[in-house]
Amino acid sequence: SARAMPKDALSFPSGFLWGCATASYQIEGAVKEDGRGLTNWDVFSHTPGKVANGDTGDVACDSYHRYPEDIALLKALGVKAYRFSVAWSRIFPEGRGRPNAKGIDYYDRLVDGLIAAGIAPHVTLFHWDLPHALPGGWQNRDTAYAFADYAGTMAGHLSDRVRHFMTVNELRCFTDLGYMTGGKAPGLKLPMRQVNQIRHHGVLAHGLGVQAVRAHARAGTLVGLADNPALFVPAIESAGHIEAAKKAVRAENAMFLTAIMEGTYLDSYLTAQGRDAPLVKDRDMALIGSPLDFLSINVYTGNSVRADGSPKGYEILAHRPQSPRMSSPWLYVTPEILYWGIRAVSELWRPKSLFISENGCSADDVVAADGKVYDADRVMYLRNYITHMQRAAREGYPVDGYFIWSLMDNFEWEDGYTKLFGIHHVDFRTGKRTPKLSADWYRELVRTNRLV
Ligand code: GBH
Repeated sequence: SARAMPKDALSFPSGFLWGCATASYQIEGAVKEDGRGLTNWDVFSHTPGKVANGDTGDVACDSYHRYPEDIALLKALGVKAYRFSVAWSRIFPEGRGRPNAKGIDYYDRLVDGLIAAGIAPHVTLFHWDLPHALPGGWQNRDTAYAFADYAGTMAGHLSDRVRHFMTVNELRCFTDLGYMTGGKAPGLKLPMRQVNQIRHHGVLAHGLGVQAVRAHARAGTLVGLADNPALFVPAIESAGHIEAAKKAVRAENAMFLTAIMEGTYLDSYLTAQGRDAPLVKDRDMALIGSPLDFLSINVYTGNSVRADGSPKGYEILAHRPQSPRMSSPWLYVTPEILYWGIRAVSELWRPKSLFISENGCSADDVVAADGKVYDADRVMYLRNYITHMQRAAREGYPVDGYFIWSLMDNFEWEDGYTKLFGIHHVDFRTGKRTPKLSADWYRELVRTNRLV
């Protein structure tokens, strides 16, 4: 289908899909309700020393009960799409076996409510909350097959109302950060041989998940994933540096998105890992490379890259101490990444359709005397990033939608509630949601479909 072009230098194509994103463990709470099974994040957040302040997702935004309010927020913003994730352990409390009807009911109510409000549900099947009962977690290849069974069940059930399914969210985070550096659940620091195997199980789960969604969902269902590839800004906008940045995207994501989009591990990756390279079975790479209907990328930040004379062809420039950041120390402000990320991914892999499934920032929000958060810095962040996304749309790259992370303040993983990304403030004592200045700004953008 032909994609509309922006009609002027500031507009977005007509039909551009504006949305907001969240994830189950970060917002739902109700961790013991209606038969939900224990997850890796329940265990991790309840382990002393793992999460800031000892915060947990036990209550979070209480969206398990307050989802009608969430839908009302989305409706008031005027967005046409909501990206949320399904908690695997509400559907299969033990990770596999017989589905739990009460868990499925929750997502039925949510999806029906969204559709009644004119909002398209975009469903992530795995956003890091892994059923604790699965032995070995992602160390175990069986987890990939359990995921596929769950993905097929859920897609089969929802595909009469949901068109877009994403298998997994951010491969690097639930593999490397969970099992190599250990900042996220389950908090392990394993040797590279095992880490590479875990990465392989992650991409395999995605591939098996794509197949399972296709096997169980009705015709016309679209399947992709939401990954956070490492993306790069060319140090200078000239042919050599542009080429180097693109090369870096392909090489630096060899174990994740490159494998998925190309159906193979680059020789440079396998050679670099040597005896630590993953064990790959016969059909694995074909499954991993299953063609996708769309690709979604979460984009927050990116380093600059320059062409150098090395055999690799590029050097990643480190951020500098004085470079601007938002409230999360890793969140360097690099608005151009939204243009260059879209461009590199489009030119390397020609996705049929591309979504920005997350972009947003933490800020040091303060509630003013009138009860509102005036987050002018978040507005500036969003406006700058979105301006660069508009350039990509204007130049004809296939970007079809954008989801702000996040609809509301929520449980920010190992940072607990100390880093907040919402465009709605949440009072975590009362559960009350209040639009921030950034929500007012986004509502205007969505209404006009144009940068002002
Ligand atoms: C996304 O990840 C997640 O999908 C979402 O759930 C989350 O709430 C949101 O962003 C905001 O963080 O451990 O020092 O290497 C964002 C990508 C990449 C950000 C890893 C944090 C950790 C830095 N994340 N990074 S470090």
